[in-house]
Amino acid sequence: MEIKIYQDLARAVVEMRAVDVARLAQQALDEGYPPEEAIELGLAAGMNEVGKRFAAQECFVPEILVCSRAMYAGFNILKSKVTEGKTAHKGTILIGVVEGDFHDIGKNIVKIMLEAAGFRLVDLGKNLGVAQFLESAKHEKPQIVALSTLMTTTMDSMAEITQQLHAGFPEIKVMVGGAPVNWDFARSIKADFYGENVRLAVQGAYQLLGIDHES
Ligand code: B12
Repeated sequence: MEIKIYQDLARAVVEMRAVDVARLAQQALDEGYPPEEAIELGLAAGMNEVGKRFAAQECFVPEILVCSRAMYAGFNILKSKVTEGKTAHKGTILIGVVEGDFHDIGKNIVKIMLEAAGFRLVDLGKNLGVAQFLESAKHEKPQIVALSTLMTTTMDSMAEITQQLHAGFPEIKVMVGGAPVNWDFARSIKADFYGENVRLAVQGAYQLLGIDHES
């Protein structure tokens, strides 16, 4: 279903209109649209369109940075509403972007949606190596580690982190995602789950912990 306010949000991200993105995000909340949907179908959809334009060389890194800033102008308004009143109780998830990669928009969106689904999220940030994941796994005792990468050049880093986590913490499930990743790659590195988008990330977390979706 195409909803106008989500389309407007996506277009404002693509057109780098941060003030409009913020205004539309607030309007979506005021009019009772679910913030999760506004993030996924508005803001993330806008960034995906930016990605397509970048691939087609219709825009370049400086423009992408401005689009990202516009995206965050809306994200910062919507995200507090997504997690409002949520008490984490379903489990702990460690999330981070693997070494060599600084793209963190997708990771930040996945994080908020997992929090909204009732998990406690420990966000390690970006450009993280094996040692940082192992150290945090030891202290935070997560049930799941969620790894994100947007670059083909950092997929080896994802494989290495997954392997070391499994070796050191066999009880922890590893979930992977990001544009260059797919199920074949996930299986090849023995990750426990691959999610193409936020919806699947949430589904995956439930599935890995054997939790009924409605509980
Ligand atoms: C935005 C962007 C940037 C921004 C990043 C801002 C930021 N803070 O993240 C800036 C401008 C800084 C940037 C820089 C660079 N970028 Co860039 N960038 C992009 C772009 C256009 C969009 C990425 C994005 O935000 N998408 C929107 C979000 C919502 O989608 P997403 O990240 O895929 O996340 C979704 C899913 O994948 C999934 N998901 C994500 N993580 C996880 C994790 C789990 C566990 C699960 C289950 C699911 C999941 O759920 C998310 C929500 O639905 C992509 C193009 C593309 N097609 O992806 C290029 C792209 C990723 N960049 C690329 C490159 C090359 C670079 C640079 C090296 C460019 C340069 N020459 O300087 C640099 C440096 C990067 C580095 N070392 O990290 C290439 C990578 C090519 C490759 N080898 O794979 C791409 C693919 C562009 C291209 N076609 O060439 N970039």
